[in-house]
Amino acid sequence: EIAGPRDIGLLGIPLEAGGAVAGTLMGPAALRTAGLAARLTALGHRVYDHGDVTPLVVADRDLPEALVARCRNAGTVAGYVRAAHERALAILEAGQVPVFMGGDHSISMGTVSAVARHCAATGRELVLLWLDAHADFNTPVTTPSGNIHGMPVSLLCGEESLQPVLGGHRFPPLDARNVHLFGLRSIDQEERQAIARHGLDGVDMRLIDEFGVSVLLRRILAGLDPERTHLHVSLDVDFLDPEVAPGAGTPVPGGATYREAHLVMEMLHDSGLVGSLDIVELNPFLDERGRSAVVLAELAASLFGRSVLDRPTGQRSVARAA
Ligand code: HAR
Ligand code: MN
Ligand code: MN
Ligand code: MN
Repeated sequence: EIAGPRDIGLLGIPLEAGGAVAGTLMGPAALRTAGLAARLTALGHRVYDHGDVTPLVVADRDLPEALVARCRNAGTVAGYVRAAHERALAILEAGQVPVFMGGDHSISMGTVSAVARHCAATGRELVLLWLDAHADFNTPVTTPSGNIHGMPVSLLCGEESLQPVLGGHRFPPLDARNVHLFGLRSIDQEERQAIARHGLDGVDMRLIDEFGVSVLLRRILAGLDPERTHLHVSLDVDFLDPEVAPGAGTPVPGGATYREAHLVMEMLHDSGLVGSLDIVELNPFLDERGRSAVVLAELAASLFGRSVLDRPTGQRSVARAA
């Protein structure tokens, strides 16, 4: 969807209650300071910054007891997720390509569910690319930590016990075949079993080491119908190696290099399929002089068309060839 100049809508979702380490509430501010809007404008896009969401007030007692017992800060997270969902829907309906600035990864419960609703209303198929060291496929029953940022993919695939987080908002759950976890290197035991049971597609670092990101990403993109597909990219800062992006609360060694991550973004741009983006888990309190925020802003620019050399469109179809 991102060929040519686009209307891009930025939305900050300063949530940190879904993770164990405080600081991701500063994520949207750091991405703004890193020049995200100006970098996109420089590419010819029109950028509208919608500011940060105002969370709704949700009390724990308004949520099912079983959920509250297993999920830390459930009410707070629900308040942000519901507000994010409503604001996301409005941005999509205005025809803008949304860039959601987290906040911890539980924001995707609100953003991707809104994208799913928008796709259903416009007759398109939602495909989710989850760039992350983690699978985020836990449930209130399987979670080892109680942290909701480890659960968004479950909610998006229809896990009933998590739906109350969204309140009355209903969305068509994602088809497991349309969920691609990419960059995996930290999965919990029961989460691993659930991934196999549901048949989610997972690309772990072992595969990336052996075949490289281009072959593996092309395999995902080649199967998608450009007329019907809306690709949502959810970029967790810990997809990157901690040496590239230290501003992460749950860093895992052995992540994507700077060039691997850029190649992913460049190929995604060339595919023309991307309709929305999350940038999550950036923790400026743990970052080193804004390094991670700058890397993420650069990656977003690559996703929206920045390239080292200007390539004639004929040479841009690498992502879809093969
Ligand atoms: N799998 C662990 C848990 O559920 C850690 C999840 C950490 N998640 C993120 N997002 N940082 O990917 O608690
Ligand atoms: Mn649309
Ligand atoms: Mn994540
Ligand atoms: Mn992660």
